[in-house]
Amino acid sequence: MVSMSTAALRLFCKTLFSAVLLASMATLAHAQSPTNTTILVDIDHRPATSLDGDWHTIVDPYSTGLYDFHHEVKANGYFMNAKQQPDGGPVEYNFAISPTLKVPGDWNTQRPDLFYYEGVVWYEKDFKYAPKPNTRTFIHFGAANYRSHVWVNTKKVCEHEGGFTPFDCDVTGVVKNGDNFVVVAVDNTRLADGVPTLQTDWWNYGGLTRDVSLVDVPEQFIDDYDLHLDRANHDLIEGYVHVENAAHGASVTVSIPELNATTQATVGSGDRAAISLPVKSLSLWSPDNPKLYKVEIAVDSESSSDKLEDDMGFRTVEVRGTEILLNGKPIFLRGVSVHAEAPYRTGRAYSEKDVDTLLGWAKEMGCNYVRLAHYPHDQRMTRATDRLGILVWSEIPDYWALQFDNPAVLVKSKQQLGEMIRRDRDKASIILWSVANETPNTEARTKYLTTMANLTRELDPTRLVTAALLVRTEKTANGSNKIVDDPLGQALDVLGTNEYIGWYEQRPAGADTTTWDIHYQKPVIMSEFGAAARAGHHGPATERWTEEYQADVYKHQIPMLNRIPQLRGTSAWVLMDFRSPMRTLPGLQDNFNRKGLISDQGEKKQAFYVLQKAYKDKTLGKAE
Ligand code: GCB
Repeated sequence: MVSMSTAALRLFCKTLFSAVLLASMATLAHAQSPTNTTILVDIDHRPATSLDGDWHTIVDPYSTGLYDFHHEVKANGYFMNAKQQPDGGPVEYNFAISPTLKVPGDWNTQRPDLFYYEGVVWYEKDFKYAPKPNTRTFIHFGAANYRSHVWVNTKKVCEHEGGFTPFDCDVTGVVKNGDNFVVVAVDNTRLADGVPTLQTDWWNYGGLTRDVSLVDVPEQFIDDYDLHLDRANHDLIEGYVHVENAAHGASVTVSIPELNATTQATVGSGDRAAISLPVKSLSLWSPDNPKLYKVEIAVDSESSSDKLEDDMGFRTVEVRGTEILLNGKPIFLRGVSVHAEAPYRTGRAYSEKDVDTLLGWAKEMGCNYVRLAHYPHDQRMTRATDRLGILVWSEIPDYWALQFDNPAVLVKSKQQLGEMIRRDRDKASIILWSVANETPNTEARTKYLTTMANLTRELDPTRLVTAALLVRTEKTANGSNKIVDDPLGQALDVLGTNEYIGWYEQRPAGADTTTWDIHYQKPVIMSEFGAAARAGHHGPATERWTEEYQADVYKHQIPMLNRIPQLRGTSAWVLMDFRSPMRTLPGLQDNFNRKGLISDQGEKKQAFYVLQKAYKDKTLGKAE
């Protein structure tokens, strides 16, 4: 008899309390809203004026800064940054004397009173600006969770939805010589029709969580490019350079000085120049050889020119039957899932130091791969994986039970997918784009995510499309059988599967009697498996929450994983303990998901060493 899979049961329990608990929370209206379209790629190589640092902030749970007492949008909201005039009406706010928050940074971990806060916080910063002729000016936001409305010198310049992807507000003509100010209303209210939706097993850190900067670009500028190695010909780099506001006949040059390679192309239809750059003796990027080349990209015309430099690796990735091929050779992905949680201090990770610590641990464990869960991480992360030679699964937060029958939600998913790919398509380390995690198997879901998978391929045909699927379980005479037949598998190049034998179902030894029945001849990555333990909590291996129990789960998982012939990767759940409001057990969880192999304070648990040994000895997994 087919039982309800334990994974499905888990999902059901997790969503039970969602209801409309938060339906009444204040959210900002889409008032007077220029929608945002620009994303400046390679932003970290452009000269920029940082707006990081202290911003004045006003916590506004009722959205008083935007709405009047009859909930009409105010003409004189907080975005006016008004000052009390001696003979004027009352001004009941004042950014200049309001407390500050650091940017980048979530608000939750900066002030105890904001730890659980979900709602609107207004940010204000004064800045100086000296206009240059023939330039466009943008304010770049690395990410702001979850919705943002931006005003400069009282004028609305953009808004953005989605907490983990970048956006650039065009402020040309709005910024003026001398003193300027920018006001941002950031709202992290969870939305039933958001991406992600109401339930997530991670902390809903709000605020300007990544860098903010002011960027001048020429009138004609490079805003997007794709340069990748041809799968069939490793002596050819192909792709395009997109030029915004391109002058007629503008010419694009792409060069790799170290290879003495250069090519020129004219900007044509769609403001793109098609690139075809022959290269000789290219050193292919791989985990063993994370070679990055300086790539120079320039556009020139009589009136204007722009140039960019990037550090790029070149490699190919493809699927052959049940194998994943990197540069034409089968590879096994020895990995771990990583949340963008800051080690030691908790909160959203954003710094070079956060990235170095997290990836340093992954390397120490013997990983050649990380799954960046469950949303795009800071660009520092994917720059570092490029440098360190760590392959990446990158995903958008199409997590659990989105409103799959709501076309407006699909628009949001598509937007986040586009933003993720656009920002990171220059990173050789990323080989997998994931469109979803543990979604319910319904017709609406399959249609929605098939659309997403197809769009991914359209936007980036050079990488592989995956998703973390739920798995069905059937009892057998000796144990259980895990069946991977989710129809979404059809739309994917690589199947991700999550299972928690030993934690949410059965005991650790349950893995010994579990068989796998995979209905697709495709590579499989065990995208999650694991168990919880509090670091330093010891006891018999039969006792939950002890390091011994967690280690025992891994000891039983490894042989089972080795019995799955088409297994091509593993990303254990999870590298480090991370904050989650779902995890309330005092003394053991204290609002942390404790499935980390390392605690949030950097203590390695016993299971870390179990997995490390398997990875270092290469006793887990086969590439072919
Ligand atoms: C899952 C989810 C992940 C959770 C994890 C858990 O299946 O994909 O986001 O944190 O399980 O610990 O339950």
